[in-house]
Amino acid sequence: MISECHRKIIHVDMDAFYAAVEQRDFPEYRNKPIVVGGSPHTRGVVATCSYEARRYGIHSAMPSTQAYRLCPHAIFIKPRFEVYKAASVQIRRIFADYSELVEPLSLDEAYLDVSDATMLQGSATLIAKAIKEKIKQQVGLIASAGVSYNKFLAKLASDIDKPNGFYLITPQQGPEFAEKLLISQFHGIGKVTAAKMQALGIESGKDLRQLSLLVLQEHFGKAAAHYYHICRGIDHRPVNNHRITKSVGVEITFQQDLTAREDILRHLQDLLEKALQKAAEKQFAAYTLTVKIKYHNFVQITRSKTLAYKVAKESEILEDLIKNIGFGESRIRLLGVTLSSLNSKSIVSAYQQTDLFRDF
Ligand code: DCP
Ligand code: MG
Repeated sequence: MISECHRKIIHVDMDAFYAAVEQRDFPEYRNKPIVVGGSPHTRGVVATCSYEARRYGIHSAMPSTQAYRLCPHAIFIKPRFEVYKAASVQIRRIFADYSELVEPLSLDEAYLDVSDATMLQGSATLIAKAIKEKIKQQVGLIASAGVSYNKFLAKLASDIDKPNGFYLITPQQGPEFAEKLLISQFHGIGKVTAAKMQALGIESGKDLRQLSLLVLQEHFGKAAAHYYHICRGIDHRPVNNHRITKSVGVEITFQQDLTAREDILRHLQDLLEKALQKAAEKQFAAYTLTVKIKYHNFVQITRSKTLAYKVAKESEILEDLIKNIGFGESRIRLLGVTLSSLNSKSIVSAYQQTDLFRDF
């Protein structure tokens, strides 16, 4: 077994992925602010945007009407998921040339464990650079890569020098890096936990290190050990090429049954927001949304949708999911929302259900 400090982990993340694919395929979009997903005057959210558009403050998950206000001359583009999926498949084939231990996190992002690699003198730096070059040559896209001795730091590293980035965090540098991070910069500490930490006077990794495991457990329960370790630059999570689907759910039973569609939708929105917070705390991106409705006579129905983009609170999926349910006279005693992540099989099936993308 290779000890934590002797592992070699690479995190690769494509730059402005969907937007970069569009700029690759349509030269007229190059060097221009482009926004993928949503449209200037309808509801919908930005899936991503080019780095030129980011200068105006536009970012993923922003309502597209707001993006339009920030940059009225931005070009809004309808996503072409099939093309992004094809690019993702090509990128994954390249990863497979360098390691058998590859854990894709989404279409544009993966961890590779290259601890046992013998090619390129077994150097994770040389391997990461070779992967970036191969992606550029074969797929025509730019990736950023981070190298370190665990997943937490490798992911942090890939973000440091973006776009077209490469960054190495050595075992000597790791603890100091983690110590200097602000709580908001810790990947895996969601907004709710961050606010809780700030209320306790914890602003940085250094502050977090002052607390014993016991005290952290009192405040943060099961997640405490992970927080205790990451602020010291320690993360034992293996690169896992057999990821299982993760999920979180929230539900509410009403004192008085609901009947009005707008009340039901409002409660579902609220539950979705809570579920998204939980998913953020647990560090997974949710692509599948399931709604559960239990009637006063305990009959229960569920409706589910898997998207090719992350579920966001502004999205219209909820309305869409319940649009064919006749509420009228039926009284509802319980509502629930479950979010789940993807395994690689469901990514493929999401892309086959193309009718789900008509919202765009
Ligand atoms: N995506 C999405 N909805 C979000 C976030 C992302 O649909 N809320 C999609 C579009 C992105 C892709 O996933 O292109 C990858 O997400 P990233 O977070 O890696 O963002 P980008 O690759 O676009 O930009 P960056 O250069 O910051 O990685
Ligand atoms: Mg990316």
